[in-house]
Amino acid sequence: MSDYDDQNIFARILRGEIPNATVAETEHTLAFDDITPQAPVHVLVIPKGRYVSYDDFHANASDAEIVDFHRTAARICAERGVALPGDGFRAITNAGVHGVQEVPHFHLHLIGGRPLGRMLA
Ligand code: IU
Repeated sequence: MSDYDDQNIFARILRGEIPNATVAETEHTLAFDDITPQAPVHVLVIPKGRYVSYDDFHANASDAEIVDFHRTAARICAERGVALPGDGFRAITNAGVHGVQEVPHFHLHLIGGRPLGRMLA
């Protein structure tokens, strides 16, 4: 498992040390509005476990954590009105230096509510 920094901002949110605008909370997953939204819908979905990145999470989390994470993300898309067959959304995760990951706790960005343009990099 990758080294995990217990002082990262999302770890502090999970410990309740910093407030957040909670969108959904389950046994294994927390979702909250991004503090600097890039679109009308910009939700961050994070596992409650100590996972640094997409690859760390999917290699090391339990099946229950992984399923809970993705079902929660899908439910938020529906609840925020961006799920198909509506206008759609983008789900992205940044990892490491090349991915320009700012917060070293795995998170999925759910972004929608406006046309997002084509993005490959
Ligand atoms: P990144 O994928 O690690 O680059 O994204 C980190 C996101 O966390 C970014 O969109 C920030 O706006 C967001 N964020 C936040 O929601 N609350 C915070 O206290 C901090 C960052 I620091």
